[in-house]
Amino acid sequence: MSRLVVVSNRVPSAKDSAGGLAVALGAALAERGGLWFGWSGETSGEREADRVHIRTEGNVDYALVDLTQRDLDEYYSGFANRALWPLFHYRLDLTDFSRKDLAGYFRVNRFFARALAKLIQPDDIVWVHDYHLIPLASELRQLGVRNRMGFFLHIPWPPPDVLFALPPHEELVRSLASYDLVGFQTAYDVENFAACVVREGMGRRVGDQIYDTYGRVFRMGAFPIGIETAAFAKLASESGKDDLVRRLETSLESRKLIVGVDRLDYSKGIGQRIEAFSRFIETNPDQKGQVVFLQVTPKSRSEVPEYADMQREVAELAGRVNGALGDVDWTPIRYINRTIGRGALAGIYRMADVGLITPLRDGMNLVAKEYVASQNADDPGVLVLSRFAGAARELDGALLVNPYDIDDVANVIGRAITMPREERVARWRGMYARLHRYDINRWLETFLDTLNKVEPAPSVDTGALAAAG
Ligand code: GDG
Repeated sequence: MSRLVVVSNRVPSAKDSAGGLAVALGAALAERGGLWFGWSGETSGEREADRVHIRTEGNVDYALVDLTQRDLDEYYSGFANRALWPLFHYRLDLTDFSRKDLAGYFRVNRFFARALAKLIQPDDIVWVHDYHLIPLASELRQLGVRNRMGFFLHIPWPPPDVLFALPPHEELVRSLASYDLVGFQTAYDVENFAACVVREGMGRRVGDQIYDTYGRVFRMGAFPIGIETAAFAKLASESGKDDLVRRLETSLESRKLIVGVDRLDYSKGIGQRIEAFSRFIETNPDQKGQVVFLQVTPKSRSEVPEYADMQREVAELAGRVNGALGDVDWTPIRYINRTIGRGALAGIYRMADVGLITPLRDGMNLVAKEYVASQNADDPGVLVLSRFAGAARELDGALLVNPYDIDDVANVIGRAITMPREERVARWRGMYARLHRYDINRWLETFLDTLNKVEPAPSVDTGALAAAG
């Protein structure tokens, strides 16, 4: 088995409460031996040689790289999170493109490639994650790296007319062609990407999910990410003793619980969800005092202005709804702005009668899967899920909603909260079976097996691949 090299913007540290992806990738690295390369989360001075730190744990090396403040502003907070993230989530209105940030994005990818190229061995298989690192393979190829390289995009790939609004769209597609395998979350993303390639004449289809783009042949495919299903189910079933879970249960008295869990991000539709819950109560006054909506929302990317704005807007909205609808003995919305432990989270999912997960656009949405995995098989809750989450393609027992349609979501909340047990069990069973079968380990094996089978391109025309700028 080849050594595995994983590259992601952030490398999880030992003190992070490890999510499923970190656990699964960590296990694959430990099994095969390997290297995890990425940003350390720190900023430091200009000298490149001083910015690469390597530590070894067992048979895994961790190469952590510091960025300068300017790198961070242009690459991370700039092009990745103010241009690519909103645009790939169809938010042209929030996309803030600048050539300075774009140059910083390519500069950091080039710096990563220089540092990584020194650590790659000839038989290594390289797996790059997410939108921060689209140009990495192209930069590595220009340095003469010939290894098999795969890329997985965790967020959606937009349709041509959205992508083409981004001035450097062609460079992005050209960069992706330097990988041997490009993986997306769903078949819709694959379709969108293929349409972008063909529509602008950047390449042509030469086989089943195989494209020739700028003279380089590569494969693409859908690899829907999973969760640690069995581990999550166990965590949930053992969560009854958790202090936070017990306090929540006591405080609910016998009210029903609706839960939403999301990083604070405009793609998650938290504002529209609060509006829908409010509409549900307004149109069902008998539900006053009978139901509580708990929204758990750790802050994220606070240094990006759009996130700071939204933090304020959501807090104000929750406050306004509570002021208008609440009573001396009932607060309809409980809004929590911090991270809670994984065990407690699993317990909250299990306690909730409804999982209300309504992103405006989401690559997959792992919360939806975690909610299903956490349910009690004899008395499961109901998943209300946005049709615009990748997870909606798989979770066919969910009640699908259009998150922009506040009346629709409000009605469906009513249907979910009153659904008879038999229907809940029937809907849940199939979803759980699927999540159990296609868990995070299956995802990882499928991606790596496919990458292993791809014929690597025999030679690379570095002239044609040179990224502009
Ligand atoms: C990106 C894509 C894709 C959240 N709050 C707490 C907490 N979380 C955990 C959840 C879940 C994770 O964070 C969030 O994952 P999502 O998939 O929902 O969303 P993104 O962060 O936007 O992830 C997404 C994903 O990548 C994977 O490919 O599904 O579409 O946008 O695991 O549980 N965990 C804890 N406390 C919290 O308060 N412990």
